[in-house]
Amino acid sequence: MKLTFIFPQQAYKKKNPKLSSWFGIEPPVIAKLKSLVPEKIQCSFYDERFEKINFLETTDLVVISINTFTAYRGYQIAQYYRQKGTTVVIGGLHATLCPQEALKFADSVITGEAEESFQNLLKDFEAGCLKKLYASEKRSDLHNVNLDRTIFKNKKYLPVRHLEISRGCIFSCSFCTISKVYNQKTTLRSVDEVIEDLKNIGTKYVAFIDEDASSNSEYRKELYTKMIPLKKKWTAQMTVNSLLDEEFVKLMAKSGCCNVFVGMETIHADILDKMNKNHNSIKDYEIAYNNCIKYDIPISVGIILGYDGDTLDKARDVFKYINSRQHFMAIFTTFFPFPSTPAFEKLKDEKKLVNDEWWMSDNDPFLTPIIKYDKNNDFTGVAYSYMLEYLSLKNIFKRFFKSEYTIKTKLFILAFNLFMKYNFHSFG
Ligand code: B12
Repeated sequence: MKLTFIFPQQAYKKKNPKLSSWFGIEPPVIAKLKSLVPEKIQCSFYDERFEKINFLETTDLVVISINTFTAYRGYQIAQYYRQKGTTVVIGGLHATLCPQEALKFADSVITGEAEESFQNLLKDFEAGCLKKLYASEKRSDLHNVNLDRTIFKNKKYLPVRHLEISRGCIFSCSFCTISKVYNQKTTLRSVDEVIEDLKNIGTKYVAFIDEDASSNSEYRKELYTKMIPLKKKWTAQMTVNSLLDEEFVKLMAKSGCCNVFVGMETIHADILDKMNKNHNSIKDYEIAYNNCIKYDIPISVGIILGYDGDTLDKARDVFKYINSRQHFMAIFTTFFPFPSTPAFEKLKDEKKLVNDEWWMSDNDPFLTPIIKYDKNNDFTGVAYSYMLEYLSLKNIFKRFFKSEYTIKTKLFILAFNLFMKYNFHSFG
């Protein structure tokens, strides 16, 4: 039997190859799925971000992982295979949020985490009794999480690997998919297993893919302390308030943290309130930023523009604030109402969505109206313009000259900003 895994490209990038990626990191979900497949099954993998799928190659089962941005393209791929009579299974965050939609395009849909149900699905397929829907009811305990990275052999990825330490998030930001899917509960791996994985990971650079790599602070302190002798360089996403603890930031630096990503979203308290994210505040951010400068850890920030209550003037204030400091990178994004989140349901109820299934299109989501904005505060394309302005040579160098980081870190950030200026379309 032969199984083909597919990690789809985003449809608008597929339509416009100029936007397609040429660099990227191995998608851990494929290594996870591969580890659950019995050895007797032959596996192949297409990462459509970098390679063309050979639809002529014969295979018995196609397994596609989708998020909201790749769902439409994933469905197109599913249709090609099904027209040829090949069985298609779809899973992933978006399939978990919209299983009935995914079922229109797949023979079988699997919701939730892979650990519990993927092997059952494979057994049923081999026995000729594949069900339409598989749902993982139980949360995976993340014990003995194996990733089989042999599936990435001969593919050119960046020399950095993802590692999952925890899954889920305790917060309930109203725009976030993760709190919706994992019900605000976090599962954690054992420190010793993570350390063993880090020893064998094969790269110096590691990106932790936790939603919040600061939650369970005692656990994190133990982990980061045990990481010191490993001399890895790592990056992760954390909440602003975890960076208020100077000792914690110092430990992060000692254990090799070279970039921390913070979902700042906005500087405006009224919008943070509507996002249900008032664990963020600009006052705290100032302290966090200064702690990171002190220990020479560059910060990246994620900014959401166009949320309920946002105006173009407020967005300008956010841009000015962000542009007045040297961050490792700032990612300005349009507010995307992900299906089934509270923010999505609210807009849908208020009939403010241009199209309730806005992801079912190959239009560039960064430049296409998704929400019916007030005409004086139309955010269509605004985040994209700010991204370009942020990456202008003038602004990159202005931030460089004002930066308070050490010269080595300033130059590292400068180089990364210049790289992103010419390649930010390839991100993702
Ligand atoms: C790493 C990451 C990235 C990396 C991707 C690198 C890579 N090569 O994989 C980068 C930085 C490039 C990136 C980019 C983007 N990302 Co991102 N990213 C993540 C992050 C932090 C981890 C994803 C991950 O690998 N998790 C680990 C794997 C194991 O989990 P998983 O994929 O969810 O799979 C589990 C289940 O879903 C299920 N499953 C998944 N697929 C399948 C398939 C089958 C068959 C089965 C059985 C099960 C199954 O099983 C797995 C567990 O066992 C998540 C947040 C998070 N904590 O999950 C956001 C996240 C996925 N990203 C998100 C977004 C919005 C983006 C961007 C649009 C950002 C932007 N503005 O450009 C782009 C889009 C990129 C794209 N092509 O789709 C959102 C997606 C929301 C949604 N509804 O889809 C998330 C959830 C963040 C958030 N909190 O909102 N991202």
